[in-house]
Amino acid sequence: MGRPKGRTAKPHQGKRRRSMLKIYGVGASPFVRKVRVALIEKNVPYEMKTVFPGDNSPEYRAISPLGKIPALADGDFTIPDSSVICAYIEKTHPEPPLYPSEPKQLARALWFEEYGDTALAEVLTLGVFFQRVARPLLRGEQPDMNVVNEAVNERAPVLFDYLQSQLGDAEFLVGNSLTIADIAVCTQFVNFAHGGYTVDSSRWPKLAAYVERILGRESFKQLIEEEKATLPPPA
Ligand SMILES: N[C@@H](CCC(=O)N[C@@H](CS)C(=O)NCC(=O)O)C(=O)O
Repeated sequence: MGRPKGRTAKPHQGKRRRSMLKIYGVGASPFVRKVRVALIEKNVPYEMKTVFPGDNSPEYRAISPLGKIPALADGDFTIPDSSVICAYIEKTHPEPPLYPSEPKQLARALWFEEYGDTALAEVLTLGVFFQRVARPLLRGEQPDMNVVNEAVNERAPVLFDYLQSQLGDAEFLVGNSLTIADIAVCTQFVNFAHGGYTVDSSRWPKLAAYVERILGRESFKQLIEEEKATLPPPA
Protein backbone atom coordinates (compact mmCIF):
# COMPACT_ATOMS: atom_id res chain seq x y z
CA MET A 1 0.00 0.00 0.00
CA GLY A 2 1.42 3.35 -1.02
CA ARG A 3 1.39 6.51 1.06
CA PRO A 4 -1.61 8.79 0.51
CA LYS A 5 -0.58 11.29 -2.13
CA GLY A 6 0.34 14.73 -0.94
CA ARG A 7 0.65 13.79 2.74
CA THR A 8 4.34 14.60 2.89
CA ALA A 9 4.28 17.65 0.67
CA LYS A 10 5.28 20.90 2.36
CA PRO A 11 5.01 19.43 5.88
CA HIS A 12 5.81 22.73 7.59
CA GLN A 13 3.33 24.83 5.66
CA GLY A 14 1.22 26.89 7.99
CA LYS A 15 3.39 26.04 11.02
CA ARG A 16 5.42 28.65 12.84
CA ARG A 17 9.15 28.29 12.18
CA ARG A 18 11.16 27.34 15.23
CA SER A 19 13.30 30.27 16.42
CA MET A 20 17.01 29.77 16.84
CA LEU A 21 18.22 28.67 20.26
CA LYS A 22 19.89 31.42 22.27
CA ILE A 23 22.72 30.81 24.75
CA TYR A 24 23.39 33.49 27.35
CA GLY A 25 26.96 33.72 28.57
CA VAL A 26 30.56 34.25 27.49
CA GLY A 27 32.78 31.81 25.65
CA ALA A 28 35.49 31.45 28.29
CA SER A 29 33.09 29.89 30.81
CA PRO A 30 33.59 26.11 30.93
CA PHE A 31 29.85 25.65 31.49
CA VAL A 32 28.91 27.79 28.49
CA ARG A 33 31.44 25.84 26.40
CA LYS A 34 29.94 22.56 27.59
CA VAL A 35 26.56 23.56 26.16
CA ARG A 36 28.04 24.94 22.94
CA VAL A 37 30.06 21.76 22.30
CA ALA A 38 26.91 19.66 22.80
CA LEU A 39 25.06 21.86 20.29
CA ILE A 40 27.88 21.73 17.74
CA GLU A 41 28.21 17.95 18.09
CA LYS A 42 24.47 17.71 17.38
CA ASN A 43 24.72 20.23 14.54
CA VAL A 44 22.13 22.50 16.14
CA PRO A 45 22.34 26.18 15.15
CA TYR A 46 22.34 28.67 18.02
CA GLU A 47 23.16 32.29 18.71
CA MET A 48 25.08 33.79 21.60
CA LYS A 49 23.89 36.62 23.81
CA THR A 50 26.74 38.07 25.86
CA VAL A 51 26.12 37.93 29.60
CA PHE A 52 28.92 38.07 32.16
CA PRO A 53 28.97 35.85 35.27
CA GLY A 54 27.05 37.29 38.19
CA ASP A 55 24.82 39.53 36.03
CA ASN A 56 22.56 41.33 38.46
CA SER A 57 20.03 42.79 36.04
CA PRO A 58 16.41 41.91 36.78
CA GLU A 59 16.03 40.76 33.15
CA TYR A 60 18.79 38.17 33.45
CA ARG A 61 17.82 37.15 37.00
CA ALA A 62 14.36 36.35 35.64
CA ILE A 63 16.03 33.79 33.36
CA SER A 64 18.84 32.68 35.67
CA PRO A 65 17.85 33.39 39.29
CA LEU A 66 21.36 32.63 40.60
CA GLY A 67 22.91 35.01 38.06
CA LYS A 68 25.06 32.21 36.68
CA ILE A 69 25.89 31.50 33.06
CA PRO A 70 24.85 29.74 30.88
CA ALA A 71 21.13 30.05 30.36
CA LEU A 72 19.13 28.98 27.33
CA ALA A 73 16.16 30.46 25.50
CA ASP A 74 14.19 28.26 23.13
CA GLY A 75 11.51 30.60 21.88
CA ASP A 76 9.61 31.75 24.97
CA PHE A 77 11.02 28.95 27.09
CA THR A 78 14.07 29.79 29.22
CA ILE A 79 16.14 27.66 31.59
CA PRO A 80 19.53 28.06 33.35
CA ASP A 81 22.30 25.59 34.22
CA SER A 82 24.54 23.72 31.79
CA SER A 83 23.50 20.24 32.99
CA VAL A 84 19.82 21.05 32.69
CA ILE A 85 20.32 22.69 29.30
CA CYS A 86 22.30 19.72 27.95
CA ALA A 87 19.61 17.30 29.16
CA TYR A 88 16.95 19.46 27.49
CA ILE A 89 18.88 19.60 24.22
CA GLU A 90 19.24 15.81 24.27
CA LYS A 91 15.45 15.49 24.35
CA THR A 92 14.79 18.13 21.70
CA HIS A 93 17.68 17.08 19.43
CA PRO A 94 18.34 13.39 20.17
CA GLU A 95 20.93 12.72 17.41
CA PRO A 96 23.70 11.86 17.91
CA PRO A 97 22.97 10.79 21.48
CA LEU A 98 25.30 12.25 24.12
CA TYR A 99 23.77 10.25 26.97
CA PRO A 100 24.05 6.44 27.04
CA SER A 101 20.74 4.57 27.18
CA GLU A 102 22.00 1.64 29.28
CA PRO A 103 21.26 2.55 32.94
CA LYS A 104 24.69 1.86 34.42
CA GLN A 105 26.49 3.66 31.62
CA LEU A 106 24.07 6.56 31.94
CA ALA A 107 24.79 6.74 35.66
CA ARG A 108 28.53 6.78 35.02
CA ALA A 109 28.20 9.49 32.40
CA LEU A 110 26.17 11.65 34.79
CA TRP A 111 28.71 11.02 37.52
CA PHE A 112 31.59 12.24 35.34
CA GLU A 113 29.52 15.26 34.37
CA GLU A 114 29.11 16.06 38.06
CA TYR A 115 32.81 15.43 38.69
CA GLY A 116 33.76 17.83 35.89
CA ASP A 117 31.30 20.50 37.02
CA THR A 118 32.46 20.40 40.65
CA ALA A 119 35.87 18.88 41.48
CA LEU A 120 37.59 19.71 38.19
CA ALA A 121 35.96 23.15 37.96
CA GLU A 122 37.17 24.07 41.45
CA VAL A 123 40.78 23.18 40.70
CA LEU A 124 41.36 23.69 36.97
CA THR A 125 39.05 26.64 36.40
CA LEU A 126 38.76 28.42 39.76
CA GLY A 127 42.23 27.49 41.04
CA VAL A 128 44.09 28.19 37.79
CA PHE A 129 42.09 29.99 35.07
CA PHE A 130 40.29 32.37 37.40
CA GLN A 131 43.54 33.39 39.10
CA ARG A 132 45.72 33.75 36.04
CA VAL A 133 43.25 35.01 33.42
CA ALA A 134 39.85 36.09 34.75
CA ARG A 135 41.05 37.94 37.84
CA PRO A 136 43.58 40.14 36.02
CA LEU A 137 41.19 40.69 33.12
CA LEU A 138 37.99 41.45 35.03
CA ARG A 139 39.34 42.94 38.24
CA GLY A 140 42.76 44.24 37.27
CA GLU A 141 44.26 42.16 40.10
CA GLN A 142 47.37 39.99 40.13
CA PRO A 143 46.90 36.22 40.50
CA ASP A 144 47.48 34.61 43.87
CA MET A 145 50.21 32.20 42.79
CA ASN A 146 49.94 30.27 46.06
CA VAL A 147 46.43 29.28 45.04
CA VAL A 148 47.62 28.40 41.51
CA ASN A 149 50.58 26.35 42.71
CA GLU A 150 48.49 24.46 45.22
CA ALA A 151 45.91 23.71 42.51
CA VAL A 152 48.52 22.52 40.00
CA ASN A 153 50.91 20.68 42.30
CA GLU A 154 48.68 19.31 45.05
CA ARG A 155 45.03 19.27 44.10
CA ALA A 156 45.11 18.43 40.38
CA PRO A 157 47.30 15.29 40.65
CA VAL A 158 44.69 13.53 42.80
CA LEU A 159 42.02 14.30 40.20
CA PHE A 160 44.26 13.23 37.31
CA ASP A 161 45.13 9.91 39.02
CA TYR A 162 41.43 9.18 39.38
CA LEU A 163 40.53 10.15 35.81
CA GLN A 164 43.35 8.13 34.31
CA SER A 165 42.37 5.08 36.39
CA GLN A 166 38.79 5.38 35.13
CA LEU A 167 39.84 5.85 31.53
CA GLY A 168 42.15 2.84 31.26
CA ASP A 169 42.84 2.21 27.57
CA ALA A 170 39.48 3.48 26.40
CA GLU A 171 38.94 6.20 23.85
CA PHE A 172 36.04 7.75 25.78
CA LEU A 173 35.18 7.85 29.49
CA VAL A 174 31.94 5.90 29.01
CA GLY A 175 31.12 3.49 26.17
CA ASN A 176 32.38 3.76 22.62
CA SER A 177 31.37 7.25 21.63
CA LEU A 178 31.49 10.82 22.88
CA THR A 179 29.16 11.47 25.81
CA ILE A 180 28.32 14.30 28.16
CA ALA A 181 31.03 12.80 30.42
CA ASP A 182 33.80 13.66 27.95
CA ILE A 183 32.34 17.09 27.23
CA ALA A 184 31.92 18.07 30.89
CA VAL A 185 35.34 16.77 31.92
CA CYS A 186 37.31 18.13 28.97
CA THR A 187 35.75 21.60 28.98
CA GLN A 188 37.52 22.16 32.31
CA PHE A 189 40.85 21.22 30.70
CA VAL A 190 40.35 24.02 28.19
CA ASN A 191 40.35 26.53 31.07
CA PHE A 192 43.42 24.80 32.52
CA ALA A 193 45.12 25.35 29.13
CA HIS A 194 43.99 28.99 28.93
CA GLY A 195 45.58 29.30 32.37
CA GLY A 196 48.92 28.10 30.97
CA TYR A 197 48.98 24.39 31.84
CA THR A 198 48.53 20.99 30.22
CA VAL A 199 48.44 17.48 31.68
CA ASP A 200 51.98 16.21 32.22
CA SER A 201 52.18 13.39 29.66
CA SER A 202 55.14 11.72 31.36
CA ARG A 203 53.11 11.26 34.56
CA TRP A 204 49.61 10.73 33.05
CA PRO A 205 50.22 9.55 29.45
CA LYS A 206 46.75 8.12 28.85
CA LEU A 207 44.91 11.08 30.34
CA ALA A 208 47.07 13.56 28.41
CA ALA A 209 46.42 11.73 25.12
CA TYR A 210 42.69 11.52 25.86
CA VAL A 211 42.37 15.24 26.62
CA GLU A 212 44.35 16.13 23.50
CA ARG A 213 42.12 13.83 21.40
CA ILE A 214 38.84 15.25 22.72
CA LEU A 215 39.99 18.87 22.51
CA GLY A 216 41.12 18.14 18.94
CA ARG A 217 37.53 17.45 17.85
CA GLU A 218 36.12 20.08 15.50
CA SER A 219 33.55 21.18 18.11
CA PHE A 220 36.12 21.99 20.80
CA LYS A 221 38.75 23.18 18.35
CA GLN A 222 36.64 25.96 16.82
CA LEU A 223 35.60 27.30 20.23
CA ILE A 224 39.15 27.18 21.61
CA GLU A 225 40.41 29.19 18.62
CA GLU A 226 37.63 31.74 19.07
CA GLU A 227 38.36 32.09 22.81
CA LYS A 228 42.14 32.38 22.35
CA ALA A 229 41.58 35.38 20.10
CA THR A 230 39.79 37.23 22.90
CA LEU A 231 41.74 36.19 26.00
CA PRO A 232 45.03 37.68 27.25
CA PRO A 233 47.93 35.34 28.04
CA PRO A 234 47.98 34.11 31.64
CA ALA A 235 49.45 36.61 34.12
N1 LIG B 1 26.02 24.60 37.81
C1 LIG B 1 26.15 25.74 36.92
C2 LIG B 1 27.44 26.46 37.19
C3 LIG B 1 27.57 27.69 36.33
C4 LIG B 1 28.63 28.65 36.87
O1 LIG B 1 29.15 28.50 37.99
N2 LIG B 1 28.96 29.66 36.07
C5 LIG B 1 29.87 30.68 36.51
C6 LIG B 1 30.75 31.16 35.36
S1 LIG B 1 31.89 29.96 34.81
C7 LIG B 1 29.06 31.86 36.97
O2 LIG B 1 28.16 32.30 36.28
N3 LIG B 1 29.41 32.42 38.15
C8 LIG B 1 28.78 33.61 38.63
C9 LIG B 1 28.30 33.48 40.04
O3 LIG B 1 28.49 32.41 40.65
O4 LIG B 1 27.74 34.47 40.53
C10 LIG B 1 26.08 25.23 35.47
O5 LIG B 1 26.44 24.09 35.23
O6 LIG B 1 25.63 25.99 34.60
